[in-house]
Amino acid sequence: MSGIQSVVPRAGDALVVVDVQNDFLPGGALAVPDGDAVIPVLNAWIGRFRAEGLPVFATRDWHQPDHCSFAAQGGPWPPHCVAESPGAGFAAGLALPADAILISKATRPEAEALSGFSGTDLADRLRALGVGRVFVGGLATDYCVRETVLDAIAAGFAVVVLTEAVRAVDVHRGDGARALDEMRRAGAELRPGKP
Ligand code: VGL
Ligand code: ZN
Repeated sequence: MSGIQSVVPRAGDALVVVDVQNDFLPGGALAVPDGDAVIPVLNAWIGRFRAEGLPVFATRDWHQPDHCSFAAQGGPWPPHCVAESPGAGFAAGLALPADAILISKATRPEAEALSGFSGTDLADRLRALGVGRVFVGGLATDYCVRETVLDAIAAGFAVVVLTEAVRAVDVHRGDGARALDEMRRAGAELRPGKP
């Protein structure tokens, strides 16, 4: 780490919390190892964004029971995050503010959407609030966080990835580390630590 101060939120920034849902936590249908470790870190960032009067977004995977990504339909995953089910709920310990902007994705059975930008109005909502840079944390590093970050960059947003607030599935060893490297090479800033 350099001696300069780490990046901190300022006007024009938003926090995007990706898929911190029960099914992605230990014990859930598609558990991310150590996934619950992101919760206290994200809560600290949420507190910081709120204190600065900056917007907080939360994406959620929100599938129909016959979603194409589920094994019964030939997809790679067990059923998870079925809309309105307990597994699709946000983690109980996640301190989302009452005015957090919720973005539901992958709501159509025939379309997978790992990115929070895919088939949603996330980009429009961010621009409407004058957001030019997003801080991203959540689950999982090698799937929905990666896709969301790469899409944010493609849509013209600057991106800060909160590396202490993400965890990987690591289906293949090193997937999470490779995903972080890919995001960095695409232009994202990797930001360790807490606010
Ligand atoms: C996710 C796999 C399938 C994620 C969602 O949120 O990372 N991964 N659906
Ligand atoms: Zn999913």
